[in-house]
Amino acid sequence: MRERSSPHGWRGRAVGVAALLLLLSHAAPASAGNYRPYAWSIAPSAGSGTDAVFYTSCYDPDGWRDMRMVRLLFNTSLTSAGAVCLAYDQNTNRFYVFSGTRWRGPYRPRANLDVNTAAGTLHLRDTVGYGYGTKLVVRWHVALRTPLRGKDLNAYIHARDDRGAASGWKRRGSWSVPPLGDGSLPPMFPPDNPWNTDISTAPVHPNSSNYVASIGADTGLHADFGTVWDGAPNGIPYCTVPGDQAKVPISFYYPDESDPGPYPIPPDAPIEGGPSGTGDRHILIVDTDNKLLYEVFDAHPVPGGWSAGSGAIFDLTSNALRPDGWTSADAAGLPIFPGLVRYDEVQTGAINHALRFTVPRTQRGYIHPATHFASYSDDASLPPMGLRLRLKADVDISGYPQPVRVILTALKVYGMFVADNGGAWYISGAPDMRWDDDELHEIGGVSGRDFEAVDTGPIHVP
Ligand SMILES: [Ca+2]
Ligand SMILES: [Ca+2]
Repeated sequence: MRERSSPHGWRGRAVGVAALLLLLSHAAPASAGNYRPYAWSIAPSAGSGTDAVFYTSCYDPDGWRDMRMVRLLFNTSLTSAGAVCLAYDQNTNRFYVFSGTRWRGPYRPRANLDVNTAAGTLHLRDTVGYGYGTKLVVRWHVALRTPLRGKDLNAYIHARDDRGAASGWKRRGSWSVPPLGDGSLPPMFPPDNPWNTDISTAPVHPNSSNYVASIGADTGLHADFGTVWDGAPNGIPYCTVPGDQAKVPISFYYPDESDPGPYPIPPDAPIEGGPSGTGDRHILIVDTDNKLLYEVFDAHPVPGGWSAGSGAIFDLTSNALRPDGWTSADAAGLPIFPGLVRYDEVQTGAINHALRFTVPRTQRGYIHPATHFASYSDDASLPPMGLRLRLKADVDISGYPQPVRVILTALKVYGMFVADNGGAWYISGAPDMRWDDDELHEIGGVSGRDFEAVDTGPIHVP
């Protein structure tokens, strides 16, 4: 587990930095008569938005100058991952910002500077602390960004004085951050596109039993998505953008098979595995106005833009495939987004498209709509990219939780495409904090032998 997935990891770091700052301060007088500071209020105490000014008020009966450190924290709870925490050091009159795994700073108040982190931005041009009597007020100008998008947050304050007496963390407000984009999705390709085609009566592929055996007839299905895994949202995330989203430059290390930029990637677009993820780091963006799907593999932010492995742009109104032999952001040359299990769609009671899944080994060939292979093997018993499998019609799914029944029903009607080399029978989905991970885990009761490959066309071998 990474450090930021530890429920107390970031707090430990926060305390550690605070202790370091204390060491750097003037010697703290020992006094038995010290009063503890009090974390009084956050104004506004409730609201919504991605950019706001907050005033925190703290008191120390010994006078505002006895205050040492005030911290303001936004998160769904005190201990969950993904918080943004800001700190004001009264003694030095400096600000600090925490996100991910480290503190940044010090920064001067009113500095003409925005401190960007994965979860938030501190606009220092409008950020200042001032005290009078027993009261210390800090004005914070904050932009709350992914991964806090779409979340109902609590706001907490913590105050500590020069002699180490502290208020403890106090919840003094709530704040909701709207999701990135409006989330209303255009149709994913025309109705007659392979992703949207009912294959429940398609003929069984003559090599079906060999394919299933090579993937693992006794291996259970695995939902490769859910709430949180390894400290990051579990699955392949996506976001929607309007047609006027600013486009930024992007460079690829597979430029020959990538659609050139610029791409409309927002600065806080969610990345698979989180900002510091070490996996495939996919970014999926749906331009809802222009009906375009932008997908990127191994995306890393660089100054002024992005650096990535490969990228593909799909016209959602067209059935055109990528050129034969071309990859996409996926090994099969397929779009990723249309094959994801998404929470909101499952809630409607039906998934009306094929899904995406991975297998440990593939053969050197592909079946349309796939256009790319990722193998050196000519073993005909291995599945080619783009092979479509369906759950056999007679498999009893009545005992599964409702979300799993929705997924299994889709697998009977639309099936799933071999899209990448990976875990056996790993089905892809988008992360969502509303998933019930235990329910999703029950899909493992369905195993490889419950599937059959269907014949959807010839294998293209270069
Ligand atoms: Ca005090
Ligand atoms: Ca002080």
